[in-house]
This record gives sequence, C-alpha cells and structure tokens, in this order.
Amino acid sequence: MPFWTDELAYWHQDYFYVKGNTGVVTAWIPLQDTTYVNGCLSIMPGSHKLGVLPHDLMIGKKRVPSAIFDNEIRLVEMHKGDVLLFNSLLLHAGNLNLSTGIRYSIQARYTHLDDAVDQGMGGVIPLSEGQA
Ligand SMILES: O=C(O)CCC(=O)C(=O)O
Repeated sequence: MPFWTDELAYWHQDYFYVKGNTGVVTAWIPLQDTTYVNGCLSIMPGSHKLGVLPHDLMIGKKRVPSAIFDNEIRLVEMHKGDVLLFNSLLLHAGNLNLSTGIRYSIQARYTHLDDAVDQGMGGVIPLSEGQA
C-alpha cells in the first residue's frame, strides 16, 4: 500500500520465517511493473553464501540481522511478467511504496520433496509426473 510501513518487509532471509530447509527457492512475481517508486525489492547479491544469519535486531514485531550492512545492495526493478528466483538465504527487503497505487506481488516457494518443510507454512503441494 502507498506509504504503508506496517507490512514493509525489512531485511531478512526467508529461511528465518519460512524455516524447513535452506534449499528453498522463492519465486517473487510482481503483478505490475515494479520500480523504486512503487517499492521494488532490494537484495544483497551473493549474501546466501553467508549461511544462516541470526536475526538479532528487533524492530517492532520484526527481526532483522544486524551484521549485514557492509554488503552491496541492489534494487531489483522488474517488469510485469518477470520472475525473481532466489535462495531462502539471500538477504532481501521490500522498499517503501512511494506511488499512489497498490503494488501487488505473489510468492511461490519451491523445495526438494525429500527436504524438511515447516508444516506451519502450509505444507507441500507435490507436482505430478508430467509437471516436474
Ligand atoms: O513483497 C515484498 O515487499 C517483500 C516480500 C518478501 O520479502 C517475502 O515474502 O519474503
């Protein structure tokens, strides 16, 4: 939502929230062109190689890893129809939506069927033979 901070995703690794296993891949899919102005994602390239990081800084109800801010940051501007795929250890954050419109996105997460998942996250929908 424009200028809404309540649901802003601070810097995090999805693994901290999604749990399960560190091989999970997130597909982040914007439903419109997504730029700096309407709140594209920011990422820290290569940060998945840092391993599982403690999210030790409490900001409101959310937790952020505190020892990450010497890493390079890139804003990922995307077009409608693009898909950003990233490992669940990649540090990323949402940016404030400075536009007048809602910025929509959907996220699908993929895991190897043999790896652990957190049932609290909704379990796994296995692809059938023809889809895998
Ligand atoms: O859409 C966003 O602004 C952030 C989403 C996100 O970081 C997540 O779902 O892990």
